Amino acid sequence: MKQLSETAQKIKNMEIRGAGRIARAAAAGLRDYSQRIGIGKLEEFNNKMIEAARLLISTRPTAVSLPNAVRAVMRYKGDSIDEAKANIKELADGFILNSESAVLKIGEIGAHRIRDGDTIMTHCNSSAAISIMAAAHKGGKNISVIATESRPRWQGHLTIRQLDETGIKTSLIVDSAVRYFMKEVDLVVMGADAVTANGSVINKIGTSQLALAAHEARKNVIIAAETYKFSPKSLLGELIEIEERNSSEVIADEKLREFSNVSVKNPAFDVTPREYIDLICTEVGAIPPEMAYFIIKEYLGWGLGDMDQGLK
Ligand code: RI2
Repeated sequence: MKQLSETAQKIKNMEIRGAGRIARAAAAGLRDYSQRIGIGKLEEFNNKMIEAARLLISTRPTAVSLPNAVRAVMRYKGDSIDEAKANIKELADGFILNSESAVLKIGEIGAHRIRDGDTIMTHCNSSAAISIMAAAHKGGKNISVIATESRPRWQGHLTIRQLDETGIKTSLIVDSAVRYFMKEVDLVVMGADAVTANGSVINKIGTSQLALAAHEARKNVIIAAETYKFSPKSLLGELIEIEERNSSEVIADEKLREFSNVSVKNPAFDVTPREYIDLICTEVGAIPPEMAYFIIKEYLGWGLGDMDQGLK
């Protein structure tokens, strides 16, 4: 359990971050843990796997890619521990491979929406969104990017590094400057941590105000999201929990202690209604947000009436 707990800890403290990356890390974590479980009864093995799955899912509450990845692996079958282990390995490796190719496919599909000379605004650090920009650049389109810092964790610094390495001209701006620069923008491209059945997108805090500014300026907003970021549980009416992170990400503890009447609110994500989103670019096609239910039904195997899906 030690290695699995370490993976869980890394996801929690965001050493491993990004909705797609944490999904792949969880699948790999479950796979490796399963292979290390010693001889015993199949039932004990299954219980240990459920315990491990729960631990991973509890690390970050918002990114739906995490429980979806865990569920993809926990569908394993086997009449013996050896069979179960083999099937877990197959499912986890399959998930990881599909996830990596989904990011590339999203790049290919999304790049069609980018024109030569476009200025793209992005927020936070999304590998799926960057895949679109990288594919457009690789396809010979002369694009430039305006990237936000993405306080309080500064994921924008990861974005500018990746874009710089790709050779894309990039400007870094403070989060509060998105409306100021919207007039220079042709298109907004961002990632997602979750997409609900009604087509709302949950992504890094600030996404909804950027989308609102784009809507006001009549600029298109494209969300890059693999199918495993769609939330089956939203079909049951469940709301996506918005992760509230530690105040020390915003202000140092000793500084905060100087005040008697001040507290910090630090939600990591917000919800962008589908009205502000033109397209969700998935690996199976670019869809309007209204088609989210179709993705959940066709690609995640959940439809209306499937009320009973647990970990297995
Ligand atoms: P990819 C990140 O969350 C950001 O909100 C980003 O837009 C989203 O995951 C998707 O990232 P965090 O882990 O899967 O930084 O596209 O809180 O890389």
